[in-house]
Amino acid sequence: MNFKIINNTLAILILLLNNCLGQTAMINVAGRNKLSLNGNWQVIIDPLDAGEWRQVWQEKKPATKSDFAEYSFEGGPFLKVPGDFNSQLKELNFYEGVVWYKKQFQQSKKQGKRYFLYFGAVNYRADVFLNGIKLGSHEGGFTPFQFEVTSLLKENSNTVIVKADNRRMANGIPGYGYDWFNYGGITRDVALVETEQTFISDYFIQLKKGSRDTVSGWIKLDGTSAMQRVRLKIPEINFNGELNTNRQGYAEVNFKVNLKLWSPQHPKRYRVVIEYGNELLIDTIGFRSIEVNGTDVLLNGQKIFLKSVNIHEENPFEKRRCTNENDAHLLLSAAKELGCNMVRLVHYPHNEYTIRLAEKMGLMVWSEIPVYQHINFSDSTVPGKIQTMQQEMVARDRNRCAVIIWSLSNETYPGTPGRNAALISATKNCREMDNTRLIVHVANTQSYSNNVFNVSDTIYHYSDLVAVNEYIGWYLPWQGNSTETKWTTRFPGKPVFIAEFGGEALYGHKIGNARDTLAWTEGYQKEIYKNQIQMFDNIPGLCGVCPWLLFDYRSPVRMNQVYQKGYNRKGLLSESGNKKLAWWEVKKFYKSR
Ligand code: GCB
Repeated sequence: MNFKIINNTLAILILLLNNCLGQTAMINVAGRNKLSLNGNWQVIIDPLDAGEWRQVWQEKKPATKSDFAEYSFEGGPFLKVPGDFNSQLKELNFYEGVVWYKKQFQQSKKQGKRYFLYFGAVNYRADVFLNGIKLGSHEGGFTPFQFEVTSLLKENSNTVIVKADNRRMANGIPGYGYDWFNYGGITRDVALVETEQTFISDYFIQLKKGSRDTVSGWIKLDGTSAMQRVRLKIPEINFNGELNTNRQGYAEVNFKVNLKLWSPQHPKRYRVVIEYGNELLIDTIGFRSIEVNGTDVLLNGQKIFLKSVNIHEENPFEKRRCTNENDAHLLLSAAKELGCNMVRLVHYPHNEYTIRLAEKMGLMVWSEIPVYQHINFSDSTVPGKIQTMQQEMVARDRNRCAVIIWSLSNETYPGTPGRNAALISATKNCREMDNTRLIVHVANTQSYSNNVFNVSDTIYHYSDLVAVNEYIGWYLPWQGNSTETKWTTRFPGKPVFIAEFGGEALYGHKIGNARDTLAWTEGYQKEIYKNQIQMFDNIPGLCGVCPWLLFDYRSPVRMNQVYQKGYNRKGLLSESGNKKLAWWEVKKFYKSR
């Protein structure tokens, strides 16, 4: 009897039975043993989804000389991974559909090791096959996932095939309509990660809620049913602790230390080493406390004004999805130059490079899931998808002290059936996973008349900040002098954060003329900012603001052929990096705070 064959068949049967969803990815992939699968992948573009019934993952080869196959990866184009497909081939510019990707790799399987196929993100849906076998699927364009492939790896050559599908869906998250470019494909890193049989899969090492000297959290091993010993070290402060796990591989962390705390002025981070058996996993972790006290936000116990800016994950110069640390640097250094101490990374979880770099540069981070505007909350699958995205976002980044806010929705509407139940349950779930950060919902259901602005969405009961998107001066005309604008809210005890404000301007368009309106001039945009900044003095409990947004960005819903040409022009910077007049207003304001 050949046990190897039986084992393989069993593994295949289990996979077929499960036809599983991607597992939540292990964290800190950067710190692990791995084979990068980035680089050129062969592709088949499949606008009619024909590859599904042709079963292209089988890679059938003609059996005889007169046989033929109506698909092949050979002879077709290559695309770079990580990278969106839209920006790489002219004919894919506005493409929303299926692209099949293929990559061959070699990995000799080592005795006693386990192997995981890891994807940083695929937008929007991924079906993944290894050596002709379907591993499973993942939905959600901005979070990592993995499949264990230990039993399926072949000695010589292995082939991974991914069906990446960025078609928008009525019950997708986001749904059909959104104001950014739908970059599809394998947009983040791919790797084959090698681990021990039992390995450190996850950990949560941050300051305990409300404390500035107690580190608390846990370490989790995968692959054990016995108690184990793990070690946690922070060499710089001579901390070296031994912990025992329970039978599920879970060890609690709780110890007092004297640490230099992370802040935008001193973004101090420590080398943290976790050891289990032969495994040594290293991370760079910072420690800070974040809390709300009445209408104040406190960082390390001190009141802080959040000087933020909204950022989409697009490289404006190259008109593509950001994929690497250089892209992150381009965006974050512009935010720094503006005088920000925080960035709101909209409207989906950005690349891990960006979060890590923000932390290093001293920028606090607001991270959010794409629960955006018209979500079909009453679809039976939607609340579960929201939960999964929220879990995947928090799981990846909960060791990043820069992240101070998890944002769970943007501009949803109180009357939408099922909204409250889905968002309340996501909030509860998020709080259970991580009680150390602020959890926020952003709303724009407001009234503004007689120069009185009123905020009333009941979702703020579940939000640590009253986070408001308001476009007075653009979508809403001023109802009087901005210095006299009054703000009222049903939540007077909570801090107010202006999560979006601004207006459009085409860089270089300085003076409105008789034919054109004032709109789209730099001067008019600057005026909006001046008035908004004046109004901020009248907002009780204001804890921070966040202009919409840093760079002009691609958005096909922006159809004014004179000024927009497929761009949302609310940037303080043009897509070429030119500073509009409004940039200087914000910079001056941030300098004064
Ligand atoms: C909003 C949305 C943001 C839009 C922006 C705009 O309220 O949250 O995604 O793009 O308005 O430019 O209208």
